[in-house]
Amino acid sequence: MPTKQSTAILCLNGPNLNMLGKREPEIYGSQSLADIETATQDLSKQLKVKVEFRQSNHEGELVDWIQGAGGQFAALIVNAGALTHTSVALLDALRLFSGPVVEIHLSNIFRREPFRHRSFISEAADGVICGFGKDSYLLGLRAAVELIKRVK
Ligand code: DHK
Repeated sequence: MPTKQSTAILCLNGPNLNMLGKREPEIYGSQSLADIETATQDLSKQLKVKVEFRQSNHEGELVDWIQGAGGQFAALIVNAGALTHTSVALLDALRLFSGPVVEIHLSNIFRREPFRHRSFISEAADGVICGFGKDSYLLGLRAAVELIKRVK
């Protein structure tokens, strides 16, 4: 668990993101979530923040983690996977979090099927980054760090 509340960021990953690397690589790239975490952790050291990565295929577990993030993490980076397009529960949980929220997607959801164009969680996000593959995570981290500085 991170020790300094002010510099800890939680990166949440939703359903099927544990399958990155094997899953539709033409859309999501060939890197695993562990590879993406390594790149994100490398950047976090440069930016002097701590990042904790978590992944779950279960909506309720993600809700629990968001509820528990208050007071523990200064910002959230969220790739909710398919729950992006369905989950009022995640939206409501994110609304409870008082710090910055950065929504990210590997793919450009607006270039894909119409059902992916709608994000339920964007309403609770300070910004959305999508379409840059694994770099969406790195850009998301940079955005979260900037937003934390603005809040202070
Ligand atoms: C990941 C998923 O699993 C999809 O369900 C979303 C998102 C897009 C991504 O691009 O990271 O529609």
